[in-house]
Amino acid sequence: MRNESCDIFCNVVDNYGDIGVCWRLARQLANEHGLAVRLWVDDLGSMARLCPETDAARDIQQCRGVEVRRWIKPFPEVQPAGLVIEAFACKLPQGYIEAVAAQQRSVWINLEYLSAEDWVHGCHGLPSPHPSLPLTRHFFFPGFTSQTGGLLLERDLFTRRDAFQNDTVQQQAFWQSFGMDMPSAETLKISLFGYENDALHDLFDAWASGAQPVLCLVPEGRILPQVKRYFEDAGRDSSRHGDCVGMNPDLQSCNLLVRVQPFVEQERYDELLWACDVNFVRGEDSCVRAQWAAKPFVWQIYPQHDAVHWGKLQAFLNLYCAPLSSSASEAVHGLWKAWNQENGAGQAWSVFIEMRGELELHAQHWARQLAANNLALNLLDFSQKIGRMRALEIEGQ
Ligand code: TRH
Repeated sequence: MRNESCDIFCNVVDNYGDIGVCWRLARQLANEHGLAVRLWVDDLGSMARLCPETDAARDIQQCRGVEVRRWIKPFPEVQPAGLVIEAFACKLPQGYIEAVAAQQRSVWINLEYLSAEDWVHGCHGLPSPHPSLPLTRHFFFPGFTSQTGGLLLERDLFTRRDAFQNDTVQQQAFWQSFGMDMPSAETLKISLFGYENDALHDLFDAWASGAQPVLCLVPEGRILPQVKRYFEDAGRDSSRHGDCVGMNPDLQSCNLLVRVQPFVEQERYDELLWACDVNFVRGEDSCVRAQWAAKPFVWQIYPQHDAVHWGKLQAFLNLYCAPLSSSASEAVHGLWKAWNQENGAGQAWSVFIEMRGELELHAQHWARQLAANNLALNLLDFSQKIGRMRALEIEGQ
């Protein structure tokens, strides 16, 4: 059985990761696989940051081949799609679940958060029968190995990335769109997307006092107050160069030039990652995009209260660093830990950047290797398999 329609449910908890993943998946299923996709979102304001053509005041709209619907309460009576994706256990509306059970033809999948931990292998694809209705939900785990559901990767992403990286005209247009000339070849270009981080001061000091000029692009967001404080402290007068929070800035300290830039639409964020030499990212979606950019990167993992994020970070480091030489592996471990512990990032940076050549080669190899395990394809195969099993069960009843 082929699923021709899909409902994706997204509850925006905070930040942009939930909607970032759902919007990406929705576009891919609609535009690459021809499904009629409805994306139900409870916070269209967040969605509009990633896709500015979204009108946050409209309940129903068509965006880039996807029907975007406000997830309202009470939930309207609709016919469930053939494939139902509940993102990150966001809890589907009760009336909708009952309609799914009555219809008996939908495949219901819970798309889980990304983790490199081993336990994911045992949980990927597991069924979870509904306690009272004749319904089964299946868990689908993204991941980095063939025993997981893989990662979201658009069909043409690598072609677009390579075209961008080999085309000076496209790159010039990119820098000009931010009001800048193309940086000189000797400038190290760094994107810095992060949560609040006390290690920033130390890192900026290292960049400012290093031998190589650094251009650091900071997307507006939670780290901005610390950027501002750095330039206010110790007589680095940001007002000479512009107001950081007002975002028209060129903040300079010795060899470091910081440019704060507006949050760009989701597809353009990829260009930023492609244009830079090293990318600092946060959360799971930007972390995956940095891997597709095939450049050395530093992941600030989303912090969780019970510190489970440390296990997740270590699990990813173990996988990612396994093919590296011991000195490159130590350099990555050192900087990622310093950045996430918010301490000692300056020293760790010097060690990391010494390893740049090896880290670049590894990043390219890593991206090619991961690309074989495509989440959207796996999800469709999986749901078709479940659908066929369901049809046989119904036939046999
Ligand atoms: O926004 P995040 O911190 O989201 C987090 C994580 O997903 C985390 O796992 C989750 O539990 C928590 O939210 C609730 O980071 P993330 O995942 O990297 O998402 C950022 C999204 O924003 C991603 O899709 C890229 C996009 N983006 C743009 O579209 N334009 C931009 O200018 C930037 C900087 C990002």
